[in-house]
Amino acid sequence: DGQEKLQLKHGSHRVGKRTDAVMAKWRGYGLGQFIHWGLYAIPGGEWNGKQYNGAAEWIRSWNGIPKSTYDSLIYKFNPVNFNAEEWAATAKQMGAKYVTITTKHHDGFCLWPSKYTNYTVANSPWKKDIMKPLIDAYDKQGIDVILYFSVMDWNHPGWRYDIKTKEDSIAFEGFKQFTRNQLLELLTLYPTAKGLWFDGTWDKSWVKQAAFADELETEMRKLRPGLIIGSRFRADENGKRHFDSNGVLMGDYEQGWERKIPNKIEDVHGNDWDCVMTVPENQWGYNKAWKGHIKTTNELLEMTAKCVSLGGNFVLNFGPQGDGAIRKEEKQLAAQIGDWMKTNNEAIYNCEYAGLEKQDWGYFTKKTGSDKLYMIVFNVPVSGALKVKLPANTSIGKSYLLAQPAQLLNTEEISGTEYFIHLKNTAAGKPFVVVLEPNAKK
Ligand code: FHN
Repeated sequence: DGQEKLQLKHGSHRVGKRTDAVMAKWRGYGLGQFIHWGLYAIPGGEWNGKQYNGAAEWIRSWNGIPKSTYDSLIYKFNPVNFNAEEWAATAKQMGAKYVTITTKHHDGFCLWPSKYTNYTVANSPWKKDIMKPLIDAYDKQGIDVILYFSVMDWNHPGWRYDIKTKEDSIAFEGFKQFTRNQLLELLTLYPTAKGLWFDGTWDKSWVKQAAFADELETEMRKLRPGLIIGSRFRADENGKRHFDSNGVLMGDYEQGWERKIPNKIEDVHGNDWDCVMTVPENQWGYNKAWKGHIKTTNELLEMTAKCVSLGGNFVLNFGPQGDGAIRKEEKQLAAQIGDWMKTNNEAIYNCEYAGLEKQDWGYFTKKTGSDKLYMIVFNVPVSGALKVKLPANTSIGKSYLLAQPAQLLNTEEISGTEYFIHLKNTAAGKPFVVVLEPNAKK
């Protein structure tokens, strides 16, 4: 665009999408699961009968609870109802193709027995590793695992929000080594994990570590070829996060879509991306008292369809209880989403942006590597006629409901490449998928 590019030492190392098979698989996932689990699940958003108003996994930051009291929750971590196979089966039932699990959230508590801190499952009454059985169970179900890791660590004495004094800088040097040790440890202990999902990387202290983080990323990628890392890990030397000073994405996919979804393809700038979403407004860890609007199955399906239609993955968060069980509301959502996915997953898995003009009835997706189009319908017009505008040199070909492939739908040419597809039944109640197999125009 004629704009001069800055010479960056620690900017992005690639322009455009990754082209390898591991990333192609990631791109085709469509639907994923997020798990936030740690000590915060024990209080579940409540302390001494008082409700904390923030996100339950942030309760340690609340004035209403002394830090040392929170940290002592390690002595209460004994999730007797934890069943890794059940978690993986729930994700499988939902139709998730990958899961991102909090190995360590901001509180610093490690779900694996890290050698580099005492603040781990090993020193809880539970004693055992949580990550290993989880990764094994998800692997067995064919669900790829990504390791969530918070750089910010409230428990580590070397953590700083900023580096202002000599003392800070010495402390933070120690913290950087600790972080490197833990990451290399995770990659070594869990060689089947496909990637790292970073968080807690926004504070000045870390943003100033462009060179260190860049080297560490290179080291991790060398250790584990194919490793997937999003745009939240490191900043460039000017402190730019996600996108470097030249506006180029840093990392393999854009990690900025948290509880929000792009509206048009231009919003994603040709990058890979995923959207992570909570069931209530903003609760990731277990909260006993979900407040406000709780998203319904249909809303979550619509978000899934919208994400896939714009080339992204949709990742739904689960916050298991302190005892290790998945709450009943989440189990129910997983079952209902899974019911829909059973019939309609063809329109979600290995699909991409279709390149067609958005219509009011819902979302187009396209099977990657084929011409096959899917119309995921959420709003049925009273006329029962779904409008489709095809690219030049294509005509409508066959169309049918994914649920009833033997019954072809009537189509009508409006003008040029514009068509109506006539539904036989307008009483939907549930989203459904119309398959469209276009023809090359004679
Ligand atoms: O502060 C965290 C929050 O607790 C949660 O883990 C989310 C998930 O994307 N990330 C941070 C906020 O961006």
